[in-house]
Amino acid sequence: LKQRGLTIWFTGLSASGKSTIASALEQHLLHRGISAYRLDGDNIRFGLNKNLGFSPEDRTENIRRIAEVSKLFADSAAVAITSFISPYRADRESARSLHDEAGIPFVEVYADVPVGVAEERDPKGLYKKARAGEIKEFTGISAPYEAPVSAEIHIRTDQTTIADAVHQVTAFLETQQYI
Ligand code: GGZ
Repeated sequence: LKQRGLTIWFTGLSASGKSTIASALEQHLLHRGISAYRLDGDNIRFGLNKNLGFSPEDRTENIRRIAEVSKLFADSAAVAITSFISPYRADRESARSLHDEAGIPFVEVYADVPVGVAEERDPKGLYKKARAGEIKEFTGISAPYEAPVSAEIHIRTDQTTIADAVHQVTAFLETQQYI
């Protein structure tokens, strides 16, 4: 009997905290002996997708490739955890369909934070640059973010501790008997 994996798909603004939660979740699963692997900008946008920028077309292609890769990881029985803005609802739905067709569970997690809070955090100074016009098409400032309407999990990251956020996800996975 083949053990099945799944994909946990984080979506949210830059500085929403999605990567922080994704990272803590990965550590939590690994400590429980569950194979987990995180896909994020560091290992995808600088490698497989280094030819892509931030135009709407490139973001769509970015997400399409990430969906294919996460499906492969999940098919190998790992928990694939993706952490990308993935601003377009249609692209996230395509990622979900790809998994559905393969019979692999897909769990969407919305890392929700008001854009004002993300802009105040601005850990990399990107919002400041976007306001100054130094970065074009910056999500939340000069490019759209389409909030999920039916994400399995909704986390208000400015009102939730990292530990509680991880628990929110793992509790759902346990309820569904995915882990
Ligand atoms: C949004 C941008 C942009 C623009 C560079 N818009 O906070 P970060 O730095 O580390 O996360 C952001 C990351 C977004 O890449 P994704 O692959 O997640 O985006 S998408 O899903 O929309 O394809 C930010 C940085 O790249 N960054 N320019 N214009 N974020």
